[in-house]
Amino acid sequence: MSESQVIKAEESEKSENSENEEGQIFEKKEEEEEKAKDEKEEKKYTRPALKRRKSLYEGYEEKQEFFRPEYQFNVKDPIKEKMWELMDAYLPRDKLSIQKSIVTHIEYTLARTRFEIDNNYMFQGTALSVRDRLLEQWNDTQMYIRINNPKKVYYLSIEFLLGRLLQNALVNLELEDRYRDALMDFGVKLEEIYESENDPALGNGGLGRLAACYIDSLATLNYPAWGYGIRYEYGIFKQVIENFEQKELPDYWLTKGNPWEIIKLDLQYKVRFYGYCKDEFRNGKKVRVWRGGQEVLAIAHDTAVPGFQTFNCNTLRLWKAYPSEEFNFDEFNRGQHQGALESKDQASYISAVLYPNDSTLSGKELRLKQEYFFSCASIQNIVNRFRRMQLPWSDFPKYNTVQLNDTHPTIALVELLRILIDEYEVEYKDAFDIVLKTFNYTNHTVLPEALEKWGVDIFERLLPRHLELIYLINFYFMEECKKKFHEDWDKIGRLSIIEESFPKQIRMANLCVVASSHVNGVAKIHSGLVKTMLFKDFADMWPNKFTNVTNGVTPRRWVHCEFPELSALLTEYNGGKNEWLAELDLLEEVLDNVKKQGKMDEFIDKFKDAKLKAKLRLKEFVKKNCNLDIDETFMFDIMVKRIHEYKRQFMNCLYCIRRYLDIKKMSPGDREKINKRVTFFGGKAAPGYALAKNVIKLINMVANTVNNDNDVNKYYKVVFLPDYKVSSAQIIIPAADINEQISTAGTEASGTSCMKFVMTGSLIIGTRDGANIEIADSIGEDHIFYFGKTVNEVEKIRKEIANGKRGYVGSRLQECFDAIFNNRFGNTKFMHDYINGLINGGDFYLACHDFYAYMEAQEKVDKAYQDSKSWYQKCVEAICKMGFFSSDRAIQTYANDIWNITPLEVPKPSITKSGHLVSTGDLKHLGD
Ligand code: NBG
Repeated sequence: MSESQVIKAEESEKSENSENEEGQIFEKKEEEEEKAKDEKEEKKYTRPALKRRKSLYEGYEEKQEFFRPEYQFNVKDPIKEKMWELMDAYLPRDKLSIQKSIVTHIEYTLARTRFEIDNNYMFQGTALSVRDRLLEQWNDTQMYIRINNPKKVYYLSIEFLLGRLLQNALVNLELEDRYRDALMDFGVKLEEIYESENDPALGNGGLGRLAACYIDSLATLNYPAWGYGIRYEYGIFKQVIENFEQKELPDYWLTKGNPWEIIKLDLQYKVRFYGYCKDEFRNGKKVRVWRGGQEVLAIAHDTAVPGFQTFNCNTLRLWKAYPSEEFNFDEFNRGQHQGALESKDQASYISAVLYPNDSTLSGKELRLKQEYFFSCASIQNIVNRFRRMQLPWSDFPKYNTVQLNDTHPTIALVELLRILIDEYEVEYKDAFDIVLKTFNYTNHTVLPEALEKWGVDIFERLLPRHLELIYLINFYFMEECKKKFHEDWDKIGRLSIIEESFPKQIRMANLCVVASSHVNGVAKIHSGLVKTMLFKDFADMWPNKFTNVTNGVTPRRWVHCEFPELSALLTEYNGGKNEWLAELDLLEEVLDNVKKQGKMDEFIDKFKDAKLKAKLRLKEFVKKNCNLDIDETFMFDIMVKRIHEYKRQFMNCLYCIRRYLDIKKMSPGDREKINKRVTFFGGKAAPGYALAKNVIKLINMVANTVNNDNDVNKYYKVVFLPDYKVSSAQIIIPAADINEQISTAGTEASGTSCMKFVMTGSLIIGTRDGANIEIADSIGEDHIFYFGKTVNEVEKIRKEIANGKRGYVGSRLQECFDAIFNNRFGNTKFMHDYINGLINGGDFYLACHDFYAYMEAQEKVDKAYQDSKSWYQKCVEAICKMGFFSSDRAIQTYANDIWNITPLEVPKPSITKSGHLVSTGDLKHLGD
């Protein structure tokens, strides 16, 4: 956004305020109102200029000693005085100290000798040595937060798809080069050490990865924040391809231990399940209590989350379930060992496995247990932290704000209500008011099948008191609705938290909307649909509750770590400074300067070289993982994401078939003229999702035919990349020339890989859906290959389909279907029913309706790629205009518009030893 727009937006706010102050009422024409609304929208996307970042260590020598912040504590105890002194400086950052700390951990923590150190041990020693440094910052941050008592933000998410942590930590601590250098002396390459780390894959897809990007940005922007989730033992399954099919293997990601986590045995909470409710008298007052049932313990497993170029270091707190009592000794002594251990096992099941469902709900009791388990522990933790402050409950929302990442942690808001009412005897209305002001909800999908509902029967059994409270919330809410909508029972029925079906269901999304102060979607178009379709009735009632925060991704991982050559190039053209990594908007200035200085050609050439390196890395990856040779001079066309009908991998696969058939028909001379391509697919299908698994099988069978056909494979190849995950995404994404974002318009809430692709220099072929639209707005529509029906057109066609309209197939698509029907790629009978369904009218996701437009767009891609200079220029321009899609901007928007929270920057280390009794303000701070 330009400066003038920013000023305009500020002015509009001023004038709004003065209007209010003077109490004048203006009758605005509709047009003017529209304009004012637009301006307000604009303002939402304006963030205050951040303080320009720079390295914390700029201008200091390698051996410089840095001291830790001091607080005004009275240290009289001479023993403590000694300890205090010993702990007052940070670990030195010079090479020898780094080396010593690594080998010390290898010998004294890991108990390995000098003679048997492999890469794995080298990784662990290195990680532990990095963790020591994280802990210093972490302790200082937590201390500083305690002393200053700011408002805190809690991000509750059932998934955190972190990916590997070592490089991220080193980059954020500004230690990557020093560790590289230090390890070099041991004859070890840092990049090889990175490879030894297991991916903590505690998430399915975009939702979990978003949570991981957000905690990175929260720390980078110095917000006092906690991520809360579950410490699963098994992450998302490992995918292998056998006989063209997906096979799932368990992902026990802890085989090498987890050097990052700190188990806080003293931080444990009891979580109750089942049991019954009854009235009791407490100090003469009637109270409702929840008794009996089963108890498990939730124990905190913490991971430090460092920010980039800051000393702030936050906490990701994952809860692991343990039995609440040791096993039954009586039973054990009677020789019934198995029975005695049973309850122990049962408790640990709760946090054992991540549910592998993506977008579709598996209605298992264990899943609801997981949801309550981590919500309950997190709320207890938050409440305890607040109680230390000894403030009235009404102050709770002033100090705490909770973001619900989708509906999975919804029960947390009921838990807070329960604690306030049942344990602290707060009146219902006051308690609900506290809950309402504390909670906010992010919706991540409009697909009806993905909206969580729980049978009242399960709830009644598992969480009887919560069910009572949900009924109570709904009772008051229904009263409000009746006042507003009188006899409009349809509407009231739609609004109700309880769905009057058989069996009755609790609509978790409705509960979220009723009990949260803000509800946001994750891209403009999606937030629009949330307001006008999904929660229309609610939006009529509370229009101001609904807002948009377009997703973002962290450029630290998704540009710098995954594409070092590009990162170096951007830093070079930014005058040697990497501050753009914390302020991605800066790249726009970099681009302007490059253009002004007439260096565009040089910049493009260097980018091209960098892209080639990324493509070579993917080539090597394909050789290793698929035993297939690909040519890096081909155009790389990549589609990686969970396999789902709405994402339309099938339509892409049909296009692969079309391309194959076309090349096959050509003369050898004509073949030489075509744009050479490799189409890559990657992604997992939920184990119970038969269609998605069949699509994977079809892709692999088509790939097998194409790649083994000597008429074709010199010009075209198809690759299925197995076991798509964060670490492989970091190899795959930067290698793309073109990336596929081809969901049916209105179905992909946002998508985040599109952002990662464009940030690393590839162009989108895609529909007007999710974040594609805003990306096109930022980088220019001539930088994207748009195609396909728009949301409104999709709606219209769906209505026609419902009224019996048949889809248009046409000969070019029919030939593709025929190839499948005729077993051109082997026995593909498993797809016949599905295809027949599409042809006979059930094309709900418009794979056929959009196919011809898709084909045309692909032709445009081929043509554009031939003009290599203009292609790469577009890529470079697009990279530099992606500032808006940094997760830093997204978090800033949440902070301003939803959380109402300000940063708290931890004091930077001092270069002088300042004595004990100084306030933090007196310190001479680095970088100030
Ligand atoms: C997913 C959407 C994506 C979106 C991510 C993150 C769920 C339920 N939703 O489009 O499908 O990018 O959330 O917001 O996983």
